[in-house]
Amino acid sequence: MSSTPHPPAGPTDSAFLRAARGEPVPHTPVWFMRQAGRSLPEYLRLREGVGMLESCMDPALTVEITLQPVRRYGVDAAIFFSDIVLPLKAVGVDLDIKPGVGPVVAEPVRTLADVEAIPDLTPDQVPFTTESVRTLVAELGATPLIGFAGAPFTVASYLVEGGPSKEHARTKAMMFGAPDVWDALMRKIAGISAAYLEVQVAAGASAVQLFDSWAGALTPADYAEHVMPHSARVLARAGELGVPRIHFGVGTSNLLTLMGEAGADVVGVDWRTPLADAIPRVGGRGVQGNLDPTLVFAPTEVMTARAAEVIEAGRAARGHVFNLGHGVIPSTDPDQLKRLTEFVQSYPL
Ligand code: 1CP
Repeated sequence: MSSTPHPPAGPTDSAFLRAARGEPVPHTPVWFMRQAGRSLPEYLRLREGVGMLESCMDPALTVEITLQPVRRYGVDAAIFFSDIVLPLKAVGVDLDIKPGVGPVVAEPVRTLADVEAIPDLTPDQVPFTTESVRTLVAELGATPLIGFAGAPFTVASYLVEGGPSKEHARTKAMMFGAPDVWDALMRKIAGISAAYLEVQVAAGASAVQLFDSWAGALTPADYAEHVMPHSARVLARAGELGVPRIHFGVGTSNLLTLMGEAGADVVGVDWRTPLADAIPRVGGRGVQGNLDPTLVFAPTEVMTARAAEVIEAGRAARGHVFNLGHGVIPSTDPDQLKRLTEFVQSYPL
């Protein structure tokens, strides 16, 4: 036995980080948006009687919930268990995450004074995040941890509407009608999201994902003028940390080029756009996605046949990270996700 033990293998050479950097991979890496929380029985048991935000601020719970899908599925990356509105809560915005609803903000943001009343985020406001990420990185060993934040437009939608919205009408009314308030709000959120990503990377997260889930509500011209520069600032700050950046939105078929230009290493693609169409649009960047999340309810051989098509299409990209086209649907059978993970990881490249 050697007296100088080798340090445990880190995630640097993992299939996930290799694909995100555009390097050759031993297999197509796979993880699932919303893999942590929602569908696992062991998660539902842990969360009994514990509020969503409470569980995000409790390192023991956060660590356990983040690890559950890694243990069960053997996915190639963990996603940090938190929420895009958690940093707002941490700086003092009065909000809650209501079961079956989502984030609800007590006093929606409408004026410049409302924006100016929101403090910036400093690391000492999220000590539980630093502690959770550090513990997770140690526990995960060679499996990378993805840190994340909400992009300015998507987070603004919750702040301005006061809760979940389909049309984002008040948000877009501010964008079109009160450009000074909008600019201040976008800058405020960009600073908070960038700071939250910095905390996670400083504590050991090895990649980040910026969720602009609702950007698909915008035309390319409005996205380019009113949103992209702010997301680009968040991504530029994350880029300075030297970790790969994934930039994801839903219904963003006509925004994929701009989302790549905003500063992504990998562009997330929802299931509506075939990867073969998406890859030329992202301009030499990697892609992530994009199996329709409802295909897990199909017979296994139908699901895996469609997964094979996604993998085959992904070969044309600079790098491909397999994922669903949006989050895991809560009623998903975990055994089916396990079969999907094994299928993707054993698919010959
Ligand atoms: O595996 C994981 O994804 C766990 C970590 C995680 C992430 C990355 C959670 C936990 N939320 C998010 C991101 C998030 N939160 C996004 C972007 C990703 C996406 O498009 O799904 C968005 C839009 C939110 C906002 C949010 N939080 C919603 C959506 C509401 C709407 O507008 O339709 C909801 C329902 C939540 C609550 C939430 N966040 C996370 C969980 C596990 C839950 C449900 C918990 C509960 O209600 O008890």
